[in-house]
Amino acid sequence: MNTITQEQLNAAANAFQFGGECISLSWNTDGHINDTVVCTFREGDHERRYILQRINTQIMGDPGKLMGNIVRVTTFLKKKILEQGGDPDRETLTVIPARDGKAYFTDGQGSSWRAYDFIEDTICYDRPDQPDHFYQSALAFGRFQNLLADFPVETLSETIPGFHDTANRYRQFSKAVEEDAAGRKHLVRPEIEFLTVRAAYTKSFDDRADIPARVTHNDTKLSNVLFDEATGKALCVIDLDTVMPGLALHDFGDAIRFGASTAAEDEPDLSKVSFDKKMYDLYRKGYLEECGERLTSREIELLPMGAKVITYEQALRFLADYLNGDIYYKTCRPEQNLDRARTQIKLLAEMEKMI
Ligand code: ADP
Ligand code: GN1
Ligand code: MG
Repeated sequence: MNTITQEQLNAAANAFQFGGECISLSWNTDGHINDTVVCTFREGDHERRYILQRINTQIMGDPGKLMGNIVRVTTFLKKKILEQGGDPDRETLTVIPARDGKAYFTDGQGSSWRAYDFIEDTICYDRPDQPDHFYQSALAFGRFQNLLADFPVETLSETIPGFHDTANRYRQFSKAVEEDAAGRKHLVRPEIEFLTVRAAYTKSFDDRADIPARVTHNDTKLSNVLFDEATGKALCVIDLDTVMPGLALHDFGDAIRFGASTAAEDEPDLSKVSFDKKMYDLYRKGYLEECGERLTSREIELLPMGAKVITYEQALRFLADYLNGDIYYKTCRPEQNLDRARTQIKLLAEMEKMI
């Protein structure tokens, strides 16, 4: 995506139904995909913050379809949260419309933007500081699954086609290996070999008997949950770009590969990276407490395979991006995608022995 100019950012900040006058804009660099800015607006004595995001339309395609999904899902969630006595303003995202009433704004440079209410007094964790954080995130994603169980799946657009189609990810990886666009293939032969001999993971869920399509989040890493600063509990599931029909096994697996590791996703020192079976068990417990009754016994039986398949898929995706020259994930150093791929490979090798 192109660099954002100050003028472009100011125009976007003024395109939404935020009250008052913009007094500050600051970048949030937690995510790997969108450009996120925290905007503070003042009206009289009152200050209010918003999240302004330039949508990565190279990845997400049509912003109308994407925001249509997010508006439908958050409206549905708000109703459910209210019925259960929760706080719909804090327990799910609130889309702020553009001045013309649309759920997104397209600027003069062709970039599309959206805005959310900033959920105050929350913390976003990159790593679980303590096991309870991970358990809390399991409750949040389990609850998310539960609340959306009777959402009409057919009304959702597939924002990123083939997102967790592991066979498709394998084809993209093979193409990246073949093309070797960044001339890095010779540096990663053992990693390519590790992933190639495990291609059977692409077929793990081919038999869909008792593995129903559900409304899933598809990007369930810990940093996509906001925690309430006051209570320490998981409060709100965010980053709804990939909410689509999908498999609960993928949601479970994605959370595990990120949180049941002893190190960060991009840790360069592999001696620090291990699969933490206790954290796996803790997440499984929390997830099943919230949505176990919704899952089939086949799904519950396949949870360990969900973790392995998504860890494998993520290794394919990171290594493909490294080979392609870092064109998908945001990076802040040249080897970052390679480090990310290597942590996933190490985790998968350990998972294969432990679950
Ligand atoms: P990306 O798709 O790039 O990962 P996210 O939607 O996850 O973008 O947002 C990036 C970060 O912005 C989050 O990790 C979180 O720190 C912060 N954030 C996003 N939405 C909100 C919100 N409504 N309130 C407070 N912080 C938010
Ligand atoms: C991206 O947007 P973010 O940073 O939460 C990616 C996920 C990957 C993750 C790896 C739309 O998530 O699929 O699992 O990076 N999101 C998209 O950290 O590709
Ligand atoms: Mg995110």
